Amino acid sequence: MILTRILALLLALSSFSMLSIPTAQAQNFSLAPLPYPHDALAPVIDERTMQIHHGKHHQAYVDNLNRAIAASPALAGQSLEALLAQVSKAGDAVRNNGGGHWNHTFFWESMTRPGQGGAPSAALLAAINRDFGSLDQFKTAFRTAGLGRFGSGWSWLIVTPEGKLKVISTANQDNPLMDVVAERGTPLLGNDVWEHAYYLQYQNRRADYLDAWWQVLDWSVVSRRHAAAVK
Ligand code: MN3
Repeated sequence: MILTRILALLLALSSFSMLSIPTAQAQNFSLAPLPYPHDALAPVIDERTMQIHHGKHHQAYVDNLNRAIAASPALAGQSLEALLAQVSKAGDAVRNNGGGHWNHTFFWESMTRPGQGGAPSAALLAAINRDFGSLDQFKTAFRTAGLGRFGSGWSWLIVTPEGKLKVISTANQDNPLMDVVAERGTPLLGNDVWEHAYYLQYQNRRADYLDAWWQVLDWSVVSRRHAAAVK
């Protein structure tokens, strides 16, 4: 008799969890592992910075995004890109933490071991030359955008809706996919100029971080994004 009741209770519990799991999963974003070891970007970006930046900062954006969506059921079941495209309606918690999640995922995927990043594809280099004059002039524009961002934010290379390459910067965790930014476009690369991205190693020397960062930029990834964006 007792065993029967326990079995019935277990069945009830399992059917309850089977019913509730799909909804919970649909709302949950998760933190992917880094695509390389934490020390892979050293000496440009040190291991400790990568551990804290990925394991603490990025994890917190993911956790807070999931909390924000759990608190607003109307937002559930949408892709991150769909949420960002209409982020003006989703509220500041999704703007800050959804942006933080998307930006950092994109950032990790943009980097590789120092010296392993190759060079821009012929098509990307041609577009850079067309819209900036030269690769060096593009790098100067990107550096200026990163240095000129007061406080926390990101610098970006985007393809505009007209198909031109352009350097922009955004505040906080905003990005070019959001309907709240001044200039939208398809991001090809982004650099994190929050102090947490470089302070342990570079302290207040943001310019040194920006100059060293080119050594870990993976041009093959940026070139693939460019090919997809202009197709
Ligand atoms: Mn960051």
